[in-house]
Amino acid sequence: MLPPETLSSLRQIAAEIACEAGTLIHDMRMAGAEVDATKSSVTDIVTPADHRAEELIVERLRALRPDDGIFAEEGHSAETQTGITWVIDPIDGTVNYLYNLPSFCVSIAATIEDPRSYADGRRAVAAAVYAPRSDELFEAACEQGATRNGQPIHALPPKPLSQSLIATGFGYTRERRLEQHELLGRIIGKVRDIRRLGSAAYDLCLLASGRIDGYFEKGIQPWDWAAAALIATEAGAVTLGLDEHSPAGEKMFIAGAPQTALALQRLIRGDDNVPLSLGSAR
Ligand code: LIP
Repeated sequence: MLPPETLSSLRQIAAEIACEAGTLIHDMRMAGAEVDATKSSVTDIVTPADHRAEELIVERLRALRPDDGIFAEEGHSAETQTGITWVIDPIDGTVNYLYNLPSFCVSIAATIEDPRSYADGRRAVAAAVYAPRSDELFEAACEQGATRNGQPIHALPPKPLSQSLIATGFGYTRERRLEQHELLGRIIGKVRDIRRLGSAAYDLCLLASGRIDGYFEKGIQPWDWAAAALIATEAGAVTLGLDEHSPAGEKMFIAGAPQTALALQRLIRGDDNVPLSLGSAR
């Protein structure tokens, strides 16, 4: 594990750059938004702000940490010489950004290799997520807790699944959305309600700050989860994959208080006998 002072420095770097990039994309949005390109489908869009924000983030990181690696959603990458790789989503919630809806954020994580933690074989040791529209800066570093605008945050304790507010999301292809529709059908009748806000990173930060009880999604990418997963786990949540042998990742990403996450996992695996009271502390 890295020394606490190094973790604090990485966290500060992530936070400062996330705020600068968040201010850039916010100001660009005020001047209007357009689609620069599409990726996996015609609805999977990239805007000029995605590119400008990623260029700014990478430029700042290369100036401050020139030997670290880079893995960014819009294409910047570099091998690490230090063991640290920065995983970057310049705008998570890109469609919200295009439609001028509030749930979008900048996600920056300093990660190390760890094959046991997440499906991509790495985990964050310091991270920041900045949501410019609500001016919320979420930060965390390993064993240093998580904060929102400098104040400690904690995930909600478990409650019966039938009283749990659960966030999820849907992919950009029709095939993926039909799979997700089938899964949602198995869950929606067994929880308090569902929220689909359009940004995995922001969903996980809401979970970390006690504003939703749980989260699940199939199909998110390392840049979507890297920073916010550390913020959520440092706030007391756990992250799970499809079963005890599968780490959280693209195939399935589940998060919440331990009992809540386990109850969601059982529902997702098709266990129709999950008691609605499951998730309450025992
Ligand atoms: C988004 C994810 C979200 C998912 C959206 C989209 P993007 O990432 O954060 O959870 O439901 O479909 O993938 O594309 O805005 O960076």
